[in-house]
Amino acid sequence: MRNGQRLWRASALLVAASLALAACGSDADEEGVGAAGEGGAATKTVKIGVIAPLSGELSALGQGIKNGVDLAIKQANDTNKVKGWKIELAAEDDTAKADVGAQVATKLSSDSQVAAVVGTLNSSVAEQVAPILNRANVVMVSPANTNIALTGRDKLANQQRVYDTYFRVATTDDVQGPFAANYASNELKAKTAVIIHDKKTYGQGLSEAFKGQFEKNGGRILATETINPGDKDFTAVLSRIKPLNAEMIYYGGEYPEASLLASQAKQQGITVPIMGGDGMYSGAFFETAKEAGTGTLVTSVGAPTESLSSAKNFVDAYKKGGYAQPYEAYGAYAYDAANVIIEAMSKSLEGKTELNTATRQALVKAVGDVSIDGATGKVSFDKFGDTKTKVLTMYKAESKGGKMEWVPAKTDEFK
Ligand code: ABU
Repeated sequence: MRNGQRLWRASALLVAASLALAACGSDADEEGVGAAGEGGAATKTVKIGVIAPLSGELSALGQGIKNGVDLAIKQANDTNKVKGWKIELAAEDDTAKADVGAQVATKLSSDSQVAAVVGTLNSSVAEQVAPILNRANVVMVSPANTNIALTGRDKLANQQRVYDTYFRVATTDDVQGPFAANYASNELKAKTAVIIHDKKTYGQGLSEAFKGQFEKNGGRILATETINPGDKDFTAVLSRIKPLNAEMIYYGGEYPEASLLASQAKQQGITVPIMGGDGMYSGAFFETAKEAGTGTLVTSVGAPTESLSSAKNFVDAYKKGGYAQPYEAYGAYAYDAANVIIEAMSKSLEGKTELNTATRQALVKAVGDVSIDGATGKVSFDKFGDTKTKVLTMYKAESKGGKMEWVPAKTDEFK
């Protein structure tokens, strides 16, 4: 062979070898397609999305959700929980707005590596997000949505599953509202209340659930007032309700408005307790309300995370994880939501070579069948996608050592 021929042949072999190597590389990282690695080594990528408010006024809750999912994913990758697959986090900011939620849901559902999403925080955002993810066969597990209609509980007598891919680990407002009403009637001995809500899916729905049980208990609602999300001045509404002398105010909404309402109520000399739901349960409530928040009562889903032996590993790992924000009301729930998905992935993706309609459907079914001992307790779903756990806690705002805190007042399983 002449020198020129030898050189040409060597170059051709080199090109062929590089092409073969490049092909192997694309198998490993493109759309999760490719053979499972030897001994279950992670050769394919699957993503768990997060849709939550990562900026804006509700970001204290949203960041806790993102961090909870991040922690679960890191732990799963460290232990090679889903053999053959590496899990990645794909977090999107919905800014607590339904239209933004729809945009990011569309973005995530067009990413062929996204198999599931943890989110949303807001029920109003979920109303837009759930149908989009459902159409794309993407599992959605909410750590926080409590509005009843998302799982058809608004038509309990003839309940139908609304979205096949939608699940939630937070108990619902038809439980939360009555739990609050029973506390109002039995512990506060309140016979009269005024309701204020923010007209959103969650705030209005929860207020109606409170009202139904409060009236069943013999209580009277003296007035129902509404405000707008984003409102800052509640002088007019507080002036209207003050002369009614109700024994308490029930607020359906979230902490940005509730904290202002609490401090402006005190300024107007309204000293009766203000009670609300899990949308108010955030340390961020005190950044605005400060001491004026004293005596405010809120219900939230589950038992206090710090009191649960089941949550100890989560709490320790979260601290070790060095997250900049606290896990807040839903961090442990987001962690459990992600672990539900990961457990289901270990059942449905192991040994599979790609994410396709069949594997996606298998994942949906596996999520529905999951039963795990989570940080928040046992996690499993009924046939409509709702958690089977109905534990709630009432918290009271108190000053402890000069710092405002939510102090647990009563934890119970709602029957
Ligand atoms: N569950 C409280 C806040 C989230 C929601 O809109 O349901």
